[in-house]
Amino acid sequence: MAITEPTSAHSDGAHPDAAQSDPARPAAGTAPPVINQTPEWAALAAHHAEIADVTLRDLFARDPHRGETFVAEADGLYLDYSKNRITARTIELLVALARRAGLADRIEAMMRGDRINITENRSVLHVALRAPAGTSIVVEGPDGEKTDVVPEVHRVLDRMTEFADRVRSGVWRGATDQPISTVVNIGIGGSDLGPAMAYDALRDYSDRSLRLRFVSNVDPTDIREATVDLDPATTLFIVSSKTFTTLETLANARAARQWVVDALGEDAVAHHFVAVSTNAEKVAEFGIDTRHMFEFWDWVGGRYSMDSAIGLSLMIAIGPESFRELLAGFHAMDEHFRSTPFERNLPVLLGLLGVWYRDFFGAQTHAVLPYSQYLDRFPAYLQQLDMESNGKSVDLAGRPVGVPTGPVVWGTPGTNGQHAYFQLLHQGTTLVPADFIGFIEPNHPGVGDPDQHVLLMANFFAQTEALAFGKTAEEVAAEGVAAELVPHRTFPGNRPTNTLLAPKLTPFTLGQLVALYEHKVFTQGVIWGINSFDQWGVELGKVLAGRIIPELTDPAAKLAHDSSTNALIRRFREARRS
Ligand code: G6Q
Repeated sequence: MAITEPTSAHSDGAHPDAAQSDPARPAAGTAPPVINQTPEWAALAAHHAEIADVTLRDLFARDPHRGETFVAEADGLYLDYSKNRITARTIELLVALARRAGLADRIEAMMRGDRINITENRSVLHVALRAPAGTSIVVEGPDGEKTDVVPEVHRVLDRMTEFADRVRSGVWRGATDQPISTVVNIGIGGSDLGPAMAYDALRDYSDRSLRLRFVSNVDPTDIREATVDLDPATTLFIVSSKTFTTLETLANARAARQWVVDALGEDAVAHHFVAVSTNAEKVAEFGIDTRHMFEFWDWVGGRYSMDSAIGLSLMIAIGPESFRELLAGFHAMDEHFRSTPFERNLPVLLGLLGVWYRDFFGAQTHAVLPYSQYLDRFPAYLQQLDMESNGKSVDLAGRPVGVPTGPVVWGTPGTNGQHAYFQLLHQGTTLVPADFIGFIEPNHPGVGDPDQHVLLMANFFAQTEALAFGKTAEEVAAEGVAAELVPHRTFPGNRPTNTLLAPKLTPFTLGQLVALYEHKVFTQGVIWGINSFDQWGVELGKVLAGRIIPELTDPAAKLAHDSSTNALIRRFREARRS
């Protein structure tokens, strides 16, 4: 990659931590170190043994300014990581580990367009999707041909803008000359979760006269429920699929096509279907005019694609201007990631803290708890981003990783979770490190008396305080609680959290947040030496399903599975026959 217009504080394009990298760091493209055999890992293990029993109460008592020093900020997004079971030494050691893993070089390699997705021989350039016009990222294809991808990105963005404006203003007409009132995105995984999450998150910025729906599941219920109350004459389908070969998406797209054709005839398809894909041939084969296709590229991974043309439905909902603000938020976080020393770098800090709990405390899960109803689907989005990227057990060289990798990520908006599973977070036996995400300004000021946003945020601050400091048996007893109830009403505390506090949930903030987690996942992938950009683990089930499809419809088909699968298929077939 050549960034011709230096956008970072470092005009040589190198990460500030590159200079301090250990000389033994791996060069990009070579086998990563076996991370748990490095001196940095050993130092962390020894340090863990020393501080594993130190409590957050102790740490805060020892350093009364801890809450003002263990903080970092990126363009208004404030991270307080003081309520973690760490000292300044922990951060030093974790940063040393990041250097040993060659993180600075890996960041540069990704941003330069090196083919770091080695199992698919692809560049990983979602950062190019939000690179400002006028910058340049030159990528060399497998055939040696060099392309500057930034002008391509902006050409597609301009086409999306023009199309979104036409739909929003009613210039784009259906087959019966009526404007569009509902847009249905058909896609799955990376071609669904991003725009679906962001549409919910940014509903406050959306055109309320347009409805957006998302169909992903091959379960016929999904397409049926999405269309049952719609009028085909005012419905636009966006078929979103990078490959345009995905079983679920093609099945749903065929059902939608039939629904339109039945009501309006074959000629209506051109007015009611557009596609987002990298595969023009398959789009044409499906019967969508490729003039109505919005493209992206193989260097955009599915789960990293919400800011590509995959975001077309979102752009129609929130408008091109808000979409560009979203991209600006992404880009601001990219710049922060590539140019801020690790000790103050939000994605790096979150990534390293995650490694600390996963690998040294054995924490198996990580909760993300947004205190915004608009971020209802944000944890589900992060589940794919994190678990599909880092749910791996071999390293880049094909060796067993040897340490626990990605945790189980989950969460729901506060305060709902408080009335459900927070019991386990406070008093259970499982360590669940958590990120709390909150906003200073509400999207709807003045609702409620007292102000409901204040009620929400009081809960937000109270929860991390309670998790960190708990309530001792002495404190409980001092309140006059009966002796036999004291153990039940004691809170052990010492439960680590990060607090992310942003000024307001805006398109810019959402872009920052998504990029923050993208780069957190990247940081962890580098530490573990794994390829965060492939997903071979989803393939086997697809292949087996393909084999089983004809066996379910042909009662005479021979079954050659294990006895459990054979019996289940037989039971299904027999019940369907009678
Ligand atoms: C994401 C994965 C996966 C993908 C879906 C949809 O990183 O690759 O979730 O997005 O399988 O694929 P298509 O967009 O090709 O239909």
